[in-house]
Amino acid sequence: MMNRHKCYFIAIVMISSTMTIGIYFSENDFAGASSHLTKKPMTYNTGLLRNVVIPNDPFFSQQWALQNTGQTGGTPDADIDAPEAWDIDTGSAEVVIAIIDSGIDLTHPDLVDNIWMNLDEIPDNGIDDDENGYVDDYQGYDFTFEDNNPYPLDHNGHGTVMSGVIAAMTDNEIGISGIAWNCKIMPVKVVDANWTSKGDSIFDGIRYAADNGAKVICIAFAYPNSVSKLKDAVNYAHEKGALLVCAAGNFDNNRKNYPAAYDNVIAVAGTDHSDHRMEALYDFNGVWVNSSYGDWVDIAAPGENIFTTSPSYHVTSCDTWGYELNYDILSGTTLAAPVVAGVAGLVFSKNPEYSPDKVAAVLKANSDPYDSPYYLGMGRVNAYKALMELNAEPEKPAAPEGTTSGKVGNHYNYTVSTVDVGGDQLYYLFDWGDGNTSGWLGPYDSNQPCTASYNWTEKGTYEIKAKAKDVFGLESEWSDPMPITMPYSYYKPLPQFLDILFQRFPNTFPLLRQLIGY
Ligand SMILES: [Ca+2]
Ligand SMILES: [Ca+2]
Ligand SMILES: [Ca+2]
Ligand SMILES: [Ca+2]
Repeated sequence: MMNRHKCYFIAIVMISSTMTIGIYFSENDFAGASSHLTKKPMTYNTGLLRNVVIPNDPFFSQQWALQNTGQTGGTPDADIDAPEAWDIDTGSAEVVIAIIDSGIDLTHPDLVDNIWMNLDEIPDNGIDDDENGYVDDYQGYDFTFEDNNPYPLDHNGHGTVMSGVIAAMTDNEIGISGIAWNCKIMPVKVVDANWTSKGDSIFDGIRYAADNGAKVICIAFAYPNSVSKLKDAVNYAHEKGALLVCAAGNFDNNRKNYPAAYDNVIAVAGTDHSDHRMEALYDFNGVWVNSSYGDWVDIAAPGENIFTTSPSYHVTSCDTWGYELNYDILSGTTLAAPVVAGVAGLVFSKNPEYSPDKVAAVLKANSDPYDSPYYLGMGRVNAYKALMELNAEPEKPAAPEGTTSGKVGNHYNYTVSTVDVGGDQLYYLFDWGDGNTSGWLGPYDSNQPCTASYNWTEKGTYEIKAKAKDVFGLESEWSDPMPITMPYSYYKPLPQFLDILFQRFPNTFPLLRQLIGY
């Protein structure tokens, strides 16, 4: 049982390009954590028409943020509904989540298989094989050069605790469960063991993550003021299609912190096991660590007493903490931001085509209410609801409408367009009324006109129709018929004959020319 609050408290003072951070741990009571849950992952129906997947990781039963049964004295179901979400998706190895922090324990037994690998880079040959500007960056990069070693190994502890929340190896019968079981974590080390950055390491690290395929970039440090280089790096990554998920801070006030408060970033506040604001006592110093709040915050996530991975060797955090362990229970928005990053990883896994803004909108619109007088964003993140939103049938586009133009007997144009409610791109199909169709044309943006032409070879009246389908393959109704009358049959050899005839006798056959529209 957890009978103490322990906090991973970060406070940053930026002085030029160096930052100072205070990290405080209480005495660790990890030794008391145990579980006997060893069964295989099971899918079963809860009687509420929801299937759940329960992984066999022994500490899963204590991860209230994933499934809250009241096991820590909180409110049952004040959680992200992870077991329900895992019945829909457990994450794709194609989705990379970068952690811009102190690096990661690359050999941690509950992380080792989920560390991103740059397969275009040959390790240890001193050559930048993939020509991305970084030598031997086959497992992310160390931007601090603190020990002449390019490996982004965590010498502080902070990045490793974030990693486990996002993508600890899950259903592997050891340790904890991650949120995105199969997503890959990209270690981008921008601060050293003493939580000091060098030069532009933080800004370069954000750009590196975006340039090397990260769909989600998780950041859990805070600048008290906007920094132009930071803002530029954030906007660069957003432009590249990455979703930035950042900790709001633990400052117990509504003052904006950066990068969380930037427009193109999801700012994450912290909640506890009863969906109240995170207000955790750090008992070592008797300091309260309370989540930042305010109208600049986007979403809330569990951040108090979060069971996660910690380095399996000595790091500077241990100097406060006392000893090395593979796991710990910690509090802070440092833990809340990775919860949202992990859920974003699941959403990207299910729909890799989504833009970062679309994923942010899905997460916010499908959150749960929290119980706090402080504004902590639109709601507390819920993985199941977010994935169910993607499961929902997209609304089909409206039937196309259009205009016609052209010369009967020659090319005749039909221009149609329609609107897709979801704003998805559209394809159009024309039925020319003679048994032929145009095939699917596109894609076109919603409401962008599509023009197609056709020749009818047989005399008669035809009913032309068009329909649209969106990128999910959902088809509209047919348009109203757009009739056309062919006054004569149009044989292929005829135009060649007439062309020759009219070229030879340019001033003759005026009546014939008029009749057939030449
Ligand atoms: Ca639940
Ligand atoms: Ca390289
Ligand atoms: Ca190399
Ligand atoms: Ca595990």
